[in-house]
Amino acid sequence: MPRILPGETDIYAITDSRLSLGRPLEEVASALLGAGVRILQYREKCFKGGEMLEECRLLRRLTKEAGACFIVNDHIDIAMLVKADGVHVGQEDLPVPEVRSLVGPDVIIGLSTHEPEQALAARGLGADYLGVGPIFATQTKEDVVAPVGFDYLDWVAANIDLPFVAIGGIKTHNIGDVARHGAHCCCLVSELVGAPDIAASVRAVREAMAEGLRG
Ligand code: TZP
Ligand code: MG
Repeated sequence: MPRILPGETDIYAITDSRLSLGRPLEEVASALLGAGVRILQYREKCFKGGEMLEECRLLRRLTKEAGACFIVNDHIDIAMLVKADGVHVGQEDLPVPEVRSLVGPDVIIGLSTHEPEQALAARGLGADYLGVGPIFATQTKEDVVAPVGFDYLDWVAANIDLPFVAIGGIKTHNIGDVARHGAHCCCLVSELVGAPDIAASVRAVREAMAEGLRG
């Protein structure tokens, strides 16, 4: 099963139908996976359960064919039904220990964090990786906390030994800086699913990230 490994260097794509320029999920996901994206999260806030289940079945099939990791945001039940590789929860969602008791030991659990206390608590709770952000302001998430900037990212990079992914407002033009501040894996939503040419955006983002990691 694909795992998010400590030190894995790549981008982590998250779906959002509202930003996908009217293209069906299959087209967007196929473009991302065809461009070599290895971690894909399904995130929809306004869909009914049955619709999300069908979409996650589709993504499970496509990610499996591509050898990519599939994570479901918030919906533990759907993640379990489609045998996703992981689930991602926020601070106000079901608590990580309860999620673990549902999904078992082998499913990846990601936890969004915004401050040191949350990151320090994460391992004890049983999280496998942390979301760190929002680094910059984002239009993509409605109930988002204020941007944490680079201070929190620097702190996580220096103090936390769980894998972590940076998120929030990350674009081609700023991902180099995010990488220079210690993020080896970055989540992007609008910059990828909202790009007219998704494959070209994946290439540009990866080049800019590699440039940042070279220093
Ligand atoms: N969590 C924190 S910010 C965010 C999520 C899901 C949205 C990031 O979207 P974008 O378009 O990459 O700013
Ligand atoms: Mg959530």
